Amino acid sequence: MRGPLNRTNPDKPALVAGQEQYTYDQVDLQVQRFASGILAGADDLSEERIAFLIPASPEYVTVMHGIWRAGGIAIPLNTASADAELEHCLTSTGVNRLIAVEPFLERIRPLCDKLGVVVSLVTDHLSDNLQPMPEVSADRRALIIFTSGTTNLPKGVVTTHKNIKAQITTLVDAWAWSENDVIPLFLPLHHVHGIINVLSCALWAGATVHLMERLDIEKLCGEAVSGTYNLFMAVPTIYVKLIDHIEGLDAETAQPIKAAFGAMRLNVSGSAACPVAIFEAWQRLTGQVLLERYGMTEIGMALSNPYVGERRAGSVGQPFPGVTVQLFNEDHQPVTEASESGEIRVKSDTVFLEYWNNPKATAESFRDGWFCTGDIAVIEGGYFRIMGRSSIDIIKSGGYKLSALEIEGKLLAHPAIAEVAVLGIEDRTWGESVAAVAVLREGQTLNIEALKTWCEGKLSSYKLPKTLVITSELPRNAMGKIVKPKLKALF
Ligand code: MCA
Ligand code: AMP
Repeated sequence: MRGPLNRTNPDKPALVAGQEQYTYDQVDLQVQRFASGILAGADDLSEERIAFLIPASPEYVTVMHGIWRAGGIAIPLNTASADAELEHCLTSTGVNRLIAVEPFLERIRPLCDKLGVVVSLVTDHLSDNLQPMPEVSADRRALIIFTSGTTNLPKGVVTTHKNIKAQITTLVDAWAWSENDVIPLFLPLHHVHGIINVLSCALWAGATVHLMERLDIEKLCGEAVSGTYNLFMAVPTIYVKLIDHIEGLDAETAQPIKAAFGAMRLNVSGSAACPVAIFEAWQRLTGQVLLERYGMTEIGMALSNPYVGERRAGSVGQPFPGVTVQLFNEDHQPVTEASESGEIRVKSDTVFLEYWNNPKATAESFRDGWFCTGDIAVIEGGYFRIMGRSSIDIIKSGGYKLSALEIEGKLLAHPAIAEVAVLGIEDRTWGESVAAVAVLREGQTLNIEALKTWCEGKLSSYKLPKTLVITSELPRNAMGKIVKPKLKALF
């Protein structure tokens, strides 16, 4: 079986980072060196879980592919996570070894020392003594990605080599990836969007990836004007930021940027709903008709507007070939009436294996072999349109899925807070933005800045409430449960 790294054009640039370029041959050699070093004489890592804390860089690819080649399970961690979150990732997966680059290694060392996790640098494992690699069967576990949900702690989503291959090839075929493609990568590399849709598809197809450690709109636009990229994938928030940036420029500066995006072969939006106004603004500015698609950490990509054919604003298109999608009503019956909405359920080789060490959550997420996404959709004229989610406790902010319960759990530990409800409120830039409604203890005061400061080290900054409302009482139903839809009216 071929590996996920293309080997047909060994001298072609696979990765570009700053002024440096790395050919497929160079990347492959580093992967072999790392895999040999991490095996350290063993035949096979035998699904050892190895975590790594590395930003978008050639080292990231070396470690991810090296672990895969040596038969381990790769656990890419979020470089922006707070220590408490990293601790959960490490302890819930029973990690013994963590690989990092500076300065992240020094940052995480105290936590790893506390947990008894051995930390090392990528360079510690680059062996010149290349050893034979194990035969890793397709059904073995390859990757764990943490995702928030309706529980207060993120769950580890386990995908196999077969799942990953299916996720990649589905997109490579549907969106006509080729070795001529050049794409910027500025999305975080602890989620499917960055890992699979951009990085892995590119490396599978023999394309070139320009790595950016973080989103830099001006640099991105400058490179676009130079004609560097022909392919672009982002979350709706990034299109909003690009639109605002371009509209803020004088006509002479804006024109070549608009033309550059317009000249690309494809611009994709996903990870959250792309508002029709943004779809239209992008088309008006650049001439590009955005291709919106729908996916989830557990299933990779499931629905997409066509590469060739009509792309509809506000719609996520149709199932990818090989992905079976069915809407189910509240009685768990397939929806048969056109215009009737239902929960999206999926069957496909792209669907994950399990939540790590959580058979209960795994079993609850499937019904009769279908993975139940919790997203509600309707089919209009053959195109799926996402209507919302079955849980109000999931918030999508800037493409990140956040658990209201996780944030509430942390905020409740604040000494001034007696009760709190967290919810997502509509926001032009973030899609949804995190808001907290709190009841304070007797004689206490609290404002949003003080709350944010207190949260440092406990929650990633993108999970922090952007708005805090203090109230005397939270609305509850007869069961004592907070009625969040009522709270939305406060905003
Ligand atoms: C940053 N901030 C945010 C977010 N990102 N606040 C709310 N939601 C966010 N998503 C806050 C920071 O905490 C900081 O606050 C301030 O904004 C500036 O941070 P900075 O990092 O400079 O912002 P940015 O670079 O403009 O980041 C925005 C971003 C980023 C590029 C849109 O959020 C991002 O990369 N999102 C994509 C996430 C993603 O890939 N999701 C895919 C998962 P302060 O100033 O107060 O400190 S979904 C998935 O994989 C499925 C399968 C799918 O369908 O794709
Ligand atoms: P995650 O679990 O972080 O992978 O996020 C997956 C969730 O993002 C899905 O369950 C949807 O709720 C949402 N999502 C992804 N793509 C879209 C889209 N194009 N439109 C609406 N929601 C989306």
